[in-house]
Amino acid sequence: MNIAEIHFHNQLSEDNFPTMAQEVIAGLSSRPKYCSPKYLYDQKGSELFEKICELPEYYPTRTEEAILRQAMPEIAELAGKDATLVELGSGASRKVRLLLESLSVRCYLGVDISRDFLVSSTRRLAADYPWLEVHAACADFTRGVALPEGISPKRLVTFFPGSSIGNFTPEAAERFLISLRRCLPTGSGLLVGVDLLKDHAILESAYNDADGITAEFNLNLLDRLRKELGFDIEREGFSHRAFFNERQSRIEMHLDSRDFQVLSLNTKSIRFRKGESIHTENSYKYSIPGFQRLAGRAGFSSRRVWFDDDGLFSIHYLISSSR
Ligand code: AVJ
Repeated sequence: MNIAEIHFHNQLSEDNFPTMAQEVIAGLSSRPKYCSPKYLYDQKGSELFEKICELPEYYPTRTEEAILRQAMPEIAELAGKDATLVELGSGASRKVRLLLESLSVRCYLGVDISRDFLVSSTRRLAADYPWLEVHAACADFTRGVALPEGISPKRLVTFFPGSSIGNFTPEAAERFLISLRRCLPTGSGLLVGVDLLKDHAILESAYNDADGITAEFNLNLLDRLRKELGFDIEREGFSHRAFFNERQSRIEMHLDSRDFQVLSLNTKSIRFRKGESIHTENSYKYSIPGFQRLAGRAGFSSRRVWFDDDGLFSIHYLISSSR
């Protein structure tokens, strides 16, 4: 057995920020009701997401991987030698293996909110790449990014794959990129995967797969609220719904209440009309120039962009500018 060493950094502090319970209750007490998509990723949710990535309808993962493979020589050239690679939302850390194998990376930092999942996948990386210094930071990067101690900010390349940036509204994505740029030295690279606007039927089927895995992934949130927060909430009371909102250029994922119901948590009660939903995720879709403009407003300039022949997905190499 190979016991691989990783450097673990816990950045999920709860002192200054609302806890999950407070944040969830605030969302469910709003109109319309919502819950942040980051809560979809407990251990079970992270595993279900890995299954989604394999689905025939879910084109982003395999398309992004194919683009990465093709672009790798150019990416290696842009990243230069001895880079430190930071991966945001590292999940199973599968795609980053392509980068680790082609780039000359000395140090890797995986950042993810799902602690056990993060630890087991970064341990596997450390075992498979014994020459690599592996760090894992359990963090909610939607609140900002901070480099843990021991990570040299020299020659940083940040990898933000999967179009996770699409979970932010464009305004929040811009703020997020600004906060990221502030913790990077000028000239740092950002390799970011961005899902493209396309035929609505293709988009909608990617979030409504025939096997119902995406529905499971969405409904798993309710199990989590019951088990971790003590809500008297049952997944049987809700159904999965996902559709493309053309005006906003985003896929929306909801959990629709099948009936009138009142949920309670301690002294709080939350009422649902029949058909009323909890909005659980947005997944924004961009055009290439649209995303470049957004990144530009946040102080990142485009160096290179790659996309597949069908125009499904794009990968951008951006450089942080000094302003
Ligand atoms: C991980 C946010 C990129 O929006 O496509 C997949 C999550 N949700 N199926 C996406 C997701 C439903 C995914 N991201």
